[in-house]
Amino acid sequence: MPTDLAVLYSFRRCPYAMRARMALSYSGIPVELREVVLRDMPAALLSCSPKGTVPVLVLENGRVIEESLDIMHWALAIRDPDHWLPVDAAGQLADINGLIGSNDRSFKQQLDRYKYAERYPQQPAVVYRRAGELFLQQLEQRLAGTAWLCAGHMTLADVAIFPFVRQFAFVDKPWFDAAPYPYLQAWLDGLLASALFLGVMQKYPQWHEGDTPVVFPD
Ligand SMILES: N[C@@H](CCC(=O)N[C@@H](CS)C(=O)NCC(=O)O)C(=O)O
Repeated sequence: MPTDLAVLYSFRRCPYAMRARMALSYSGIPVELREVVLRDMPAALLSCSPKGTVPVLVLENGRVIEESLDIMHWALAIRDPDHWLPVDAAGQLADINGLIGSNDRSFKQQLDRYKYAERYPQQPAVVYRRAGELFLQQLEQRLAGTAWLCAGHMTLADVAIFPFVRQFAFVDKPWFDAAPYPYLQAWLDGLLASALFLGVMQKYPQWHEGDTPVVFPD
């Protein structure tokens, strides 16, 4: 039986889907969550978003939002109680967008090469890790000054970037824990332990057409 809610196609461990779920949960917007398996994308998803990636949000009016950042912005436009998007601060917004851009464009690529180094045998994993560390070092410098990346409080940048730093850290957690990034480690630990993150990491079975809808956050 369908709900009146927007439908979020998601994959629990996908960093893009994580940040979308975090924004929806923070904004208090319930959606119908459909957990997908990447190699078995449901026809209902592909029919409204043929590019075949998650997350995808299908609104009640049929509009399809196919990029995680756009889903975050959509949620924050409805409700942003703690100003993840700082108000009246054009410079801060530009900074947030710039940092997320660096994450999504280059750090993500380095993360993939480091995490799946066997697919990129041209270089050993440690070379890819060093490339990714340049971004970690930028974050570390920022966090030495304030507890959050772009302001004195959590912003869109922290949430949008955190799932990727998490993945990078967990490729070799003992290495990450011993690396000279104390501020970044504290930032990551804080987010990993946060109710916001833990609340979006419940496990759901793969969705199939006709299943009883799962409302998220529950
Ligand atoms: N730019 C997209 C990227 C989404 C993306 O690449 N998602 C991955 C999972 S983490 C995916 O769906 N991949 C499809 C596949 O591997 O078949 C966004 O921000 O939403």
